[in-house]
Amino acid sequence: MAEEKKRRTVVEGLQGLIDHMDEQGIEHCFKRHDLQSPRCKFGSEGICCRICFMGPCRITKKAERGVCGADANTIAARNFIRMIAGGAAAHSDHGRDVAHVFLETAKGNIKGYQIKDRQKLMDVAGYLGIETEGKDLQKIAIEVGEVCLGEFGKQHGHIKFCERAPKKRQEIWKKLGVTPRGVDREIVEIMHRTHMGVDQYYRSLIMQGTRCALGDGWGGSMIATELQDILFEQPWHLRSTVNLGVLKPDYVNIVVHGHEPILSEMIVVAANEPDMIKLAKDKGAAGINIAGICCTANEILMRHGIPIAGNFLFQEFAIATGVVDAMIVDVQCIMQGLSQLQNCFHTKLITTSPKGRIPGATHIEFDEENPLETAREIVRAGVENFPNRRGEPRIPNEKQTVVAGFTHESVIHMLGGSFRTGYRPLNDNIINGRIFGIAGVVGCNNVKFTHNEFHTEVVKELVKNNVLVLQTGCSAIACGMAELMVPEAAERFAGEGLAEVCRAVGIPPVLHCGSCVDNSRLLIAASGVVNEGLADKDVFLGEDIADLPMAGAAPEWMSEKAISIGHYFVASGVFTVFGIGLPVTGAPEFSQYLFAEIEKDLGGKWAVAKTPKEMAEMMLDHIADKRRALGIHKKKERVLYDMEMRRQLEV
Ligand code: SF4
Ligand code: MSK
Repeated sequence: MAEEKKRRTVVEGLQGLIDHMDEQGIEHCFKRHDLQSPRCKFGSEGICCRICFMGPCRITKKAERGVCGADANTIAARNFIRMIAGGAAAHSDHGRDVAHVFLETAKGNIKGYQIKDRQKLMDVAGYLGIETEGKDLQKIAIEVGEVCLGEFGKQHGHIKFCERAPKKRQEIWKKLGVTPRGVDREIVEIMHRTHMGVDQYYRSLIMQGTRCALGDGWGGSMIATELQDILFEQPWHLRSTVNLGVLKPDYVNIVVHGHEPILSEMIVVAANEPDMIKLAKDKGAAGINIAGICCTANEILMRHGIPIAGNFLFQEFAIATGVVDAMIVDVQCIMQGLSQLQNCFHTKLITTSPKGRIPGATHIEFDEENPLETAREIVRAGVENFPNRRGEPRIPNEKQTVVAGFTHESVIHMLGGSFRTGYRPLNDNIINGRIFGIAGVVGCNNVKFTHNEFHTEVVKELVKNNVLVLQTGCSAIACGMAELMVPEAAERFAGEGLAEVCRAVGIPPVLHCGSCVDNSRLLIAASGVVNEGLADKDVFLGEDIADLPMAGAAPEWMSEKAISIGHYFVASGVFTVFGIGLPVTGAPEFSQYLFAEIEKDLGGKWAVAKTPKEMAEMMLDHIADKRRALGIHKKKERVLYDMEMRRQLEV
């Protein structure tokens, strides 16, 4: 009997490809998820320890402690902060690679990249306290590169970008002793403290987790974002398209997947060279089409308007369209399952990073000293694979328009115009209630929930309630597909107040702010809103990020990076809700700390929601509480001024 079709996604075309692979008996992530179910309860609740080989130890009613005596709270806290270390390491190693390429470019040792954004270079030099007066651009860039690279191995003092947080936030960190010292140091200290027989108090463990997560958000990730902006240019809002319909049947389709724009920027250059296009035509194609998956997609979308084929759970199914001639991957969120699919479809999987090898894939190592040469070799391999296509293309028709490229710099410019950039209009509209609050909705997809449904439903509920939503990562791609990222979405989805603001400024109600490392942009935006109010009491919204009517969410999270991001949001004062669950629930005291008591220390706290409705309600309740605390909860009546009133104002 034919197997019953399961609804895995809200994206129709993707569901069609999943069904097709099922019919062909081809393995994919949802199938493997079924085979893994039910999941181990101890792992799901965070109470399995395999830190030493007297274990693995699991906490049960019968055995309330591991062999060494560690209880559920110690075990769950150790596991949790090791996830933070994993996530922070991934983001920060990305940041380190960018800093290295940046510095070598500034020194003139690497050809192919250049210091493109001079204004941003000057701004970043300013944040780092680098004197620019009388120095040429190259010298400033070298100093910026050296300081940034130095932040990773720094042993004394603190990470410089932390000074961009509101003063009160910096004092909270200082008082708790969680201001990060150096990016690498905090990661290493987690590995030490969680080694068998070291730190065995969940409160002290999570404080080190906090210091490490802050070293990611205000350190490694922020360095990646800022230096990428200088090297590849500050993103600016632009229109593009998203979904599998961006693939073209008659073109060589090259899909870039992973995270680091150091590679993808060069792939874009190589694919546009006349010789490469000629080669594609010689092979019978109409040209070369580049599309992205995951955060690489977000990076090249934001800066070049390159279309996005899909988010995390699209990766295997993009290959099943039969038209992807090469999938080029670097690091993070790349499934090993891609390699097996090469046996069923013609796609060539090309790994490019020495840190990310996959058996069965073609490895063409990306040489940072010769970036364009290697990019050419990689693109050529894709072009040469075009004649090997077999079978009919299966490209779903769907593609949606997105407006992307929102950053701290572009938003303040849009809101304030050329002469008075700033967040004042945003603060103003929050105070008068047209905008109820701000939400950062970010993160991955997870096979445990219908793909993209949690993201899109929670965001629709938020904008309906006049919450302006800022997005990054795979969540942003999901909402792009749900047509939430065009200005017209304001009329269709947003509440009256938010729609009015969007109409006036010409922005969508949901702003695409980039990739995973670009969550640092949300920290800067939140700090900007606070600082605007501190500079002008008329638009005062508290002294700290924790005072803002703001909440964060990762509805379909799956990666350690999401845990690190979630925790640096919390540690920056943001109430943060995750979908799917958190692997801490088997530890009563540790959970109680994360879900409640931590708020007294850090101003933010964790929560978990089972449904999009529950998640949105939690966020809206939190925003309402913050509005009440600020005294802006009562809707101000709009006063229509007549001539007499105007005259009085002018007196
Ligand atoms: Fe078991 Fe303790 Fe070893 Fe963990 S550290 S595996 S709880 S003995
Ligand atoms: S790619 S970390 S699945 S957001 Fe940044 Fe998407 Fe999550 Fe990877």
